[in-house]
Parts: sequence; structure tokens; C-alpha cells
Amino acid sequence: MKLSNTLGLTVAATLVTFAVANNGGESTKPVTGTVTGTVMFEGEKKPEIKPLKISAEQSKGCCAEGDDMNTVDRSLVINDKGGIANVVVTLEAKGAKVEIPEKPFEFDQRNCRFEPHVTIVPAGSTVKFLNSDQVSHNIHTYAAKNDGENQTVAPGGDLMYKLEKAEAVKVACDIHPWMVGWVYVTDGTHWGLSGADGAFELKDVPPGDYRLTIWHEKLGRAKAEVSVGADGSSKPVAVKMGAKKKGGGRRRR
Ligand SMILES: [Cu+2]
Repeated sequence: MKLSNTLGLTVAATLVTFAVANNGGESTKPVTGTVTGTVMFEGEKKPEIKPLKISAEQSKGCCAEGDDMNTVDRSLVINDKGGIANVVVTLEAKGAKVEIPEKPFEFDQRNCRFEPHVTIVPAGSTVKFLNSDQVSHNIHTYAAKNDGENQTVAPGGDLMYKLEKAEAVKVACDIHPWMVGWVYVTDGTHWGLSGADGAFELKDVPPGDYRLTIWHEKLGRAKAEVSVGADGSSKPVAVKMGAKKKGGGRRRR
């Protein structure tokens, strides 16, 4: 009898300890969720994107001897199922703090292409342009709200570029006209970039109702809303983007 009593007490005490530890963990880390979704192309016909036209003369020194230049045009990449790559998705959660990392965001130039094609940075960040090539590049940024940049970066060199205001900044190289990349500066608190299948995710989003800001360099903007429940759950967001309308409000047939 005595033995079973002791055993019972031990089990009960263990359960209490476990419950307290669990509660303690939850109170220090607030519940957040991961917003997921896909961006799909909407339209009868997927636009045809032609390879970049790059002459041997222009691309001299871009690649190792005998290697071919990558001529894939990344300005609009749609997979077989209609998923659109390189779409920027951001949201702003009130009260959420964005920490600007001390280490700058790296934006490389490799084999005469910008890597990555699109990078998302919070306003106030610094981007470090690198040059991993054996040839010089000329960083030329097209900014409306931020400072512009137009400087040559020698092989192995770099260039620091501070971005204070939210906007999509086009980055080009004047020496290699096919080189185009984007630095998307956001004043949102959470962001994600769609992958090759059009899927994106925004992590650590606190519960609430949000309007997503969606941007693609060729397709323009789209709208979507998402709710993150008190338990952190949310329904996947289905975003559709079509060819940009010309002439302002012209209807699609
Ligand atoms: Cu270049």
C-alpha cells in the first residue's frame, strides 16, 4: 500500500512540473504564424519570354573559357503550372519591430548576371554590391526616392549602397546591357519572395488581419488579404497576376 502511494505522488508531482514548464515557455514567446501562398499567372496564354541577346564580343570575359553565357531572361519566369517566380510579397504588422542587420545584404555580379535577381531589404538597410567576375561592372541604380548610384566596380571590388526609402530600385550595368536586377526596399515588417513554383512564405507573423503588398517587375501589383488566427493558423493565399493592362483601365477581352 505504502509503495503504491509513493508512486502515485511521484507521478502527480512530475505532471505538475511539466505543466508549469510548458506554460512558462508559452508566455515568453508570443504565438505567430507562417503566411503561405502561391502566385499564379492568369491569362489565356503564357507570355513567351525570349532568351537574352548577348553577343560574344559583349560577353568577353564574363565566363570561363569555353563556358556558355546563361541567356535565361529572368524578368518573367513562369513554370509549366503557371507559378510565377520572383514576386515580392510583404505585409505590415502594427507594432512589429524590424531589425536592420548590421551585416549588409550582399548582391553579387557573377558571370555577368546579378545574383540574386531580386533581393528584398528593409528600409534603412545597406546593400553591398560585389563583383565576383574577372571583368569590371558598372552599377547603375534607378531610384526615385533613394540616392542613385552610377559607379564602376572592378573585379573583386565592392560598393556599399544605403537605401532609406521604400521603393523598387532597378539595378543595371552599363557595360553589359542585359544585366538587370532589383533591390526591393520595403517598409513592411514581414516579406517573402516567390520561388520557381510561385510559392512564398512569410514567417513569424503575429495574429491579425493583413493586406498584402504584392509586386512583380513586369506584372505590376496585385492585392490580397490574409488573416492569422490567435493560434497562428492561416489559410494559404491564392494570388493571381496577369499581363499588365495598357492605357489605363483598358478591359481585357
Ligand atoms: Cu556588367
